[in-house]
Amino acid sequence: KILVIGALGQLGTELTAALRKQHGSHAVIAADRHTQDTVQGPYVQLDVLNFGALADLVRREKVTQIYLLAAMLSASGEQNIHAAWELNMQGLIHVLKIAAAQRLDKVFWPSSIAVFGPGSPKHLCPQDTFIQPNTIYGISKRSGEYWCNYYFEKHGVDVRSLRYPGLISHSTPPGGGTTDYAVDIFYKALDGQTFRCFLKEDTCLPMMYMPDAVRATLELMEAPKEQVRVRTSYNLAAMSFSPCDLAAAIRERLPAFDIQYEPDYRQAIADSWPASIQDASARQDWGWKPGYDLNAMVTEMLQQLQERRQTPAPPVQ
Ligand code: VAH
Repeated sequence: KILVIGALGQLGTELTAALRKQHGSHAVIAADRHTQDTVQGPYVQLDVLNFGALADLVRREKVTQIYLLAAMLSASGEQNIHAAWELNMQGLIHVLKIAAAQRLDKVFWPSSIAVFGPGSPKHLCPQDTFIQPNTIYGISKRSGEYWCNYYFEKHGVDVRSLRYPGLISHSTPPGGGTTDYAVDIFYKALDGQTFRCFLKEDTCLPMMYMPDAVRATLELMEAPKEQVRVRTSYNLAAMSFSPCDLAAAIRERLPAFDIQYEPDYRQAIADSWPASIQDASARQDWGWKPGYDLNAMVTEMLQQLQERRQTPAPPVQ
C-alpha cells in the first residue's frame, strides 16, 4: 500500500488522486493532521511528528511506499522558523527511520529550488553548484537532501526527490509559499478584483503547472533504481516567468484584469532564488520533459476555475 502524508496539501491532493488513478483507491492511504472532511477513499488523521503512531500505521496497513508531502513552505516558514524546522526535518527523519526499519520499497520526498541562495547562479542554475539557502525552509530542504542521500547510502533506502519550482494548481487554495501569488492571482482575476501582488512585477521565478509536477514525480518513482543517479534531489524545470508576464497572459483572456504591485517580506525570499533552473540530469537519467508553458497553463487554470465556480465571469477570450 502507498501512504501519502500531507495528502490535503497542494501537492498531496494531486499526488493522492494520481496515485489512486494508477493503483486503485484502496491501495492509497491519504493521511493528514486535519480531521477528515472532503477526502474520498481511505483516510487517516496523522501527525507525522508522532513517530509511534506513524510506525504502527505503516506496520498495520502493510505500507510499502511513503510519499512525504507534509511541510511548511518558505513564507510561513520564515514566520515560524522553529515549527518549520521541526515539521520539515523531524517529519522526514521519522519517515526515513521507519523506511529503513520496516524495509519499505520506496520513499518520495519533495525538495525545492529554495535550496539555492543568493550565491547560486541566477540563470540556468545547475544541479551541482554553490548552495547556501538563507530561508529556514531552504535550509530544511537542503538538510533533508543530505539525510535522503545518507539513508540511501548507509541503509539502502530507495528514497527519491525532486527540487520543485513554484507549483501552480487549481485544486487547493494558496498555502504559504512565496510563489503562491501565481495561484491567488487566478482567483482574484475571476472575481474581477484588483490583484495586490506581494512581489515586484519583474521578479522572474522558476514555475511549473501541477500536472507536469505530478507526471515528473510518477516518472521518477517508476524509473529503474539504477537510473536514479542523484540521491540528494533532482533539479526540475518547466518555465520561468514574472508577475507582469503572468498578468499580461491573464489580461489576454480577461482584458479588465487589474494588478497592483505591493512587495512585502516575501520579495527578499524571491530575490534569493534563481530565476531559472537547468535540469539536464533529470532529462538524461529518467527522460524528463515538461509539457506546459505559460500560455497553456493560463488557459487551463482559467477554464478549470471557471467551470468549478460556474460564475458568469467575463468570457475567457
Ligand atoms: C514556496 N511553493 O514558495 C514553494 C516552493 C520554490 C517555491 O518551494 O515556498
